[in-house]
Amino acid sequence: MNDLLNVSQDKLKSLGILDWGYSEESLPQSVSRYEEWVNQDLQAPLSYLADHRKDLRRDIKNVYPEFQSALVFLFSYQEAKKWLLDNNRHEIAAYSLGFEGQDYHSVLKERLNSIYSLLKDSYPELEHFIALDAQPILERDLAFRAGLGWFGKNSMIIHQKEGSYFIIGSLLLNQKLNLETPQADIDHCGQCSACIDACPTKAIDAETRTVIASQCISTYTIEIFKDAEAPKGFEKSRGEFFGCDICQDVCPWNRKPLARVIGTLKLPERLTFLKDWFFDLPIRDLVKIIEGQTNRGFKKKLSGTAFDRPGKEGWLKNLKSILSKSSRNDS
Ligand code: B12
Ligand code: SF4
Ligand code: SF4
Repeated sequence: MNDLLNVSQDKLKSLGILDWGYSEESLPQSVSRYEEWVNQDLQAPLSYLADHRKDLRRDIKNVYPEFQSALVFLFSYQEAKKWLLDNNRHEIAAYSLGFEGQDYHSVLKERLNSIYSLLKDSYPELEHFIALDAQPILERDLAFRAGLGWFGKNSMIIHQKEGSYFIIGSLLLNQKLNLETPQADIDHCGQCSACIDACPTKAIDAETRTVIASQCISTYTIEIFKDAEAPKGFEKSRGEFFGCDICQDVCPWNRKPLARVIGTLKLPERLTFLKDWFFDLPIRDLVKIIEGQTNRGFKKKLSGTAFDRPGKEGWLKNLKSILSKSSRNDS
């Protein structure tokens, strides 16, 4: 990773950044692939991908009309992943513990704002808009345009040196910066099909490199808030009950970056209950604890973490499907 104008490499590293890229192109290259995906209803049940905001994804200027350039950052959660793998824990997706156990949206917004403040020293007229997950922007395509990686068969953006355990966060800017625009990366998957073979629910469409959302464990465990049947094949998973990293864990491009990671999981004192709940308690006991809480009390307990998204009903759905999966396996 290089320095970014007046922001040093060391500063960027201290913000958990693995690499950054720059693009002046507001038009995504893969919008037709996205539209085809939605036309086949492969986003269902994620309705926000197919509603009135669908067309906004055709051009970043539909979201931020002042757009002149974008700085795209890759925020690591490699340490959390390493800790989870070393401890043979697969129940929760690594990103959820990767930002001190807090919801990455608020943590990364602060980090992006701090970079923006530093850049303002060099560009006093600079204005910005943060793109971080929730906006109708094809963020992987933006990272691709900024030269940060290629679209793996698992649909993740994969960085040649850093793999794919990162969150993409961008500063959309009202000025061009004095930076070179990079070349987009080429495909490095080759003949590999490890992610496709390993996905227990067969959610990856190898031909288009997209995910069939209704079959993905991540959708089922994070995005469905009511009781619902688990996708076919869920019983073959490793016990995932919040998100899923299987198609990244098997990717050869994640081996070297994880081998380089030193350090371990850091959770603030007030959040150590996350580890206790999710790893130390038998699932049956965790179900009982959650059942005994009011919706409000449960929300309050998880508030500020990534885990409050599914709500009490969603969590009970997740945990009970793991219980029925084990009883199926036992019989
Ligand atoms: C909806 C969504 C989901 C849905 C649908 C997943 C999906 N693949 O779309 C669900 C809930 C399943 C999900 C799961 C996860 N997600 Co999600 N998700 C999103 C969200 C909000 C929108 C994605 C979207 O627009 N999908 C539309 C489909 C059509 O896009 P796509 O699958 O990427 O398909 C593209 C490729 O096929 C590409 N393509 C294929 N071949 C080629 C070739 C060329 C040359 C080109 C140019 C393009 C191309 O074109 C398509 C359109 O861009 C983004 C944030 C954002 N605003 O972008 C985060 C995002 C994609 N998610 C992210 C993460 C971390 C995850 C999980 C790892 C979380 C977890 N552990 O559970 C999993 C990974 C599952 C997977 N294999 O994708 C990160 C990905 C970071 C990365 N390294 O790529 C994002 C970018 C959030 C962020 N800001 O960091 N997610
Ligand atoms: S996140 Fe899990 S369920 Fe979804 S595509 Fe990857 S391996 Fe399959
Ligand atoms: S597991 Fe293999 S096919 Fe899948 S994304 Fe990684 S390199 Fe590509």
